[in-house]
Amino acid sequence: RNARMGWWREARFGMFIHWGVYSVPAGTYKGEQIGFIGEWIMHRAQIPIAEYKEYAKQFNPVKYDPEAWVRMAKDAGMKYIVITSKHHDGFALFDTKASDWNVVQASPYGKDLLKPLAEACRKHGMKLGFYYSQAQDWTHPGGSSRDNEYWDDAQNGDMDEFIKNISIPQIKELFTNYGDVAVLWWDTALRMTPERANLFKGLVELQPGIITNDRLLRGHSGDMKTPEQHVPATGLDYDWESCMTMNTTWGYKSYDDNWKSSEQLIRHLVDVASKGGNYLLNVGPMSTGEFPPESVERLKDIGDWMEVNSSS
Ligand code: JFZ
Repeated sequence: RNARMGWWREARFGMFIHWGVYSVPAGTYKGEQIGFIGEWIMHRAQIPIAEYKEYAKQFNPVKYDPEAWVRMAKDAGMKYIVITSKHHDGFALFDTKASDWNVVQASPYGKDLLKPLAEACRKHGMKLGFYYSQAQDWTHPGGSSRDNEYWDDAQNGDMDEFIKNISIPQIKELFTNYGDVAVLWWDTALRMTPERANLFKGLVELQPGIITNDRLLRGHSGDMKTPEQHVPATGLDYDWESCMTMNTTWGYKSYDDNWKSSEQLIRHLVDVASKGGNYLLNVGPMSTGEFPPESVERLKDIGDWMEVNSSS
């Protein structure tokens, strides 16, 4: 484990990217601003699956420039990127045979979004990791949902079948079609059992250098702990990574103006680094494929500060 953790322990700073179909409604459903984080709009507003899937027809990120994304991350001093390959809405940003609910088949864009990002990362020496919602899934039957809340009959199904037919095959695809995967970032282990979690453990061998977090199964440590939206008061006795938003949502919300200042973000980074952790700072791209201008500005400020204050 120490050998695998080497680069990660030095990295200190990474970019989290939450991107998906939810960037189309961007926090608004039927003219109403929906509370809570943007990527949860389907759950919050209890949008029926068929209706939610309509948003994919407007997901056409023609301004997507993965190399520009990687450059912005690099200029800010970030050493790795973790992107949502599939969030709780089940939509895959990549080409997958396991489900047609993916960017290639369900959107007018029609192309794998992760392939060119993987290439740009390779080119610029940026490590690339994938977030993958292995348990919670609101569109594939059998996926779990917070509070066991289901609002569409099509969500009913067998979770073991879901894991066998969707999660495992998709993880296999992510582990074989995109070169080296630096991190697998599991999330919300709702209704995961040790038996279900074991099914994923063998797959990790496809990426011997991979680092995984602690959210595959509750009580499972993984390679790192993931304090969320805060910096712990002291360092932890285990590798850890604080993930945080720049405003108050992970997935893009057009009207969330609650931005932290660049100074606050730099203070967080320094605080985290001084306590021996990593800081995973989120950007929620718009459906055009661009970063929100407020995020671009903050990344630039952090980069300017880095240039003056860092040695590498
Ligand atoms: C999860 C997701 O539900 C959310 O959409 C986002 O992707 C975030 C990074 O992760 O939300 C969580 C997961 C765990 C905790 C809190 C929110 N937690 O452990 O406190």
